[in-house]
Amino acid sequence: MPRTESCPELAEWEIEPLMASDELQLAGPAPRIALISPYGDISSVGLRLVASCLKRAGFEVRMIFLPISSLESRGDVPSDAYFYPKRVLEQVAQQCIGSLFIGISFMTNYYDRTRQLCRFLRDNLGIPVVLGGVHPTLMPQECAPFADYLCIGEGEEAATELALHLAQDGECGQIKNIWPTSDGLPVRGPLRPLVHNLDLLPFPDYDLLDDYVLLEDELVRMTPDLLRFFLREGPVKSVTGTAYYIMLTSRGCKFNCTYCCNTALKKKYPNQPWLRYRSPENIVEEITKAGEIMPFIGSIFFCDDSFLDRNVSELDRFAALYKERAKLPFFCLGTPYGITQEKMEILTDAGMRYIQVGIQTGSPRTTRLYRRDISNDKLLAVTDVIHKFSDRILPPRYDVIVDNPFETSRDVAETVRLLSRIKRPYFIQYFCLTLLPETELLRLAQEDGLIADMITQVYRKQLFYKRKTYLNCLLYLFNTPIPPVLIRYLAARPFRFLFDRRWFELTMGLVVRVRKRIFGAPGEGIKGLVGSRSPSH
Ligand code: B12
Ligand code: SF4
Repeated sequence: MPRTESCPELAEWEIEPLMASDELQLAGPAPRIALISPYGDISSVGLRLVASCLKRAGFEVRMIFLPISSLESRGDVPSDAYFYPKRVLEQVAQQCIGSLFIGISFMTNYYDRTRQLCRFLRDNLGIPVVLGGVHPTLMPQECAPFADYLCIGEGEEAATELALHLAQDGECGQIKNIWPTSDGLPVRGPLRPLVHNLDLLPFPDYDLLDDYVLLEDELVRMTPDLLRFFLREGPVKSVTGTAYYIMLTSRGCKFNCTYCCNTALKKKYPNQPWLRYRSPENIVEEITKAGEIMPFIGSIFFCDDSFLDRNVSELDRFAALYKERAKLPFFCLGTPYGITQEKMEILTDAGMRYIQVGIQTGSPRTTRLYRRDISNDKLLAVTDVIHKFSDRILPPRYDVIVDNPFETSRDVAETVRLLSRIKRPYFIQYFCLTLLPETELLRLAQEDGLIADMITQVYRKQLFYKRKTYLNCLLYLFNTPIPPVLIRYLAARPFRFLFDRRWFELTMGLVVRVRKRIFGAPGEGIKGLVGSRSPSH
């Protein structure tokens, strides 16, 4: 089946071919490039893809992973932990000496750490620093003061072209997607077309030839054992129990939720198909290769925004190949729009053992605010479909957004009512709403005067700390054996009138603090309450 089936617009789109790889090839000795990932999870697919392309072009690449893992996995990061100790910075700098450039990837809530790293490395090494990833793409003007180059959007070809230019004559020239900085400002340039045929890209680099990882506050050589450890300790460890391999089988999403930066990113490419899928053959080949390098991988986690939004025939083809050649249990994220009984049949038969779906809210008003075109009845129908597979999959996770400043207590009570109608077993994962840069919801919040300081209210937002309001506490009860009907009853107006008050929140806050003092870090139950893993759709 042609690659265009799931995305018919591709047929009409005149695709600029990916540069032939010999065009992006280094002549002469191989300079080294340092690539740094500040994330808690060391998968860093984007950065590993860039590494593969640089290696393919003939460069040596040293990857440095800097998770502040023990703190992050507790979901308990104090704000000063968003900075690396000087000792760590010095070790990182040591490993970057002699690099042609230092590339760093980062998302919005890694802003503090990344800025700190950049400043230290630029001040002490004088090597150009290149920033890429979601945040520099969305906020170039803000990143420019602490970088030499910004990669806007996809970086595989752009980073390779930049490396070739710097290696040849030390000059950048005009490279599409690479914006140099001057006097702390980005020098804007053209963007290259999106990579339409994702099958042409190499697979993320895991060859471990020259990788380092932060273990507590020591930068050590990455070994197969450490890689296994970090892949096992990732965000769905409680579900998988094995080392798992994060994969992206597509790019983009066809929906336009107002809180999601996907919507902002796609606006940069108004005339191009944003949603692109890899072919099943290419996906299975990546898994096979990954298994050869990392035989300890016990499961696959498809982190796509739109894994299940493929059509049935494409999923069928994927499933047949997966069963034949990959054979590992797999997990995936899904939008509620894409889930049907037929697709669940196909995927569970192929090895799907877990699914995470974004419910987000039960309030029709908030659903409209989020511009999600889905009714509560449809959401319930989706959960019913998933429930039919409860003998074949682990309890699903449903994501719900809390602490939305636009919501009233009535909106949250509607979410309680919706959740009370979902058939058990399941696990509800709560995420505090983060008003990400360039999203429509942030704009609305700014218009309403709700954001006084982006750094503290957005970039340093403790995604894991949800307010201890009466209704949030009721929401938490869905993850306990308490009957849903009772929880729904407790969300009725008279109870809200009595308890949904500031005194309740203050008292609960105190109780939680005392509990922490006495019993230490929160257990899994509290983590569930505050949400410590990646949201789905
Ligand atoms: C996989 C994924 C995860 C995984 C793995 C993350 C990781 N460390 O690798 C997990 C599940 C762990 C995760 C967790 C989180 N995630 Co996440 N995640 C994603 C997801 C679905 C895919 C990311 C990806 O690999 N994309 C594919 C690659 C190819 O694209 P890319 O990363 O943008 O990289 C390309 C370019 O940006 C560029 N590039 C990137 N880095 C660099 C560096 C250089 C030097 C250069 C030149 C170029 C370059 O080149 C790459 C190739 O083209 C995205 C959504 C999305 N579709 O992108 C969300 C997303 C990145 N996650 C997001 C968030 C908020 C989180 C969490 C903070 C959520 C939470 N509360 O738990 C956590 C924290 C992360 C952590 N602790 O590591 C947000 C970030 C929003 C923002 N403005 O920053 C996103 C965009 C989701 C969303 N729509 O809101 N996530
Ligand atoms: S939240 Fe999910 S469904 Fe909505 S636009 Fe973002 S990626 Fe798409």
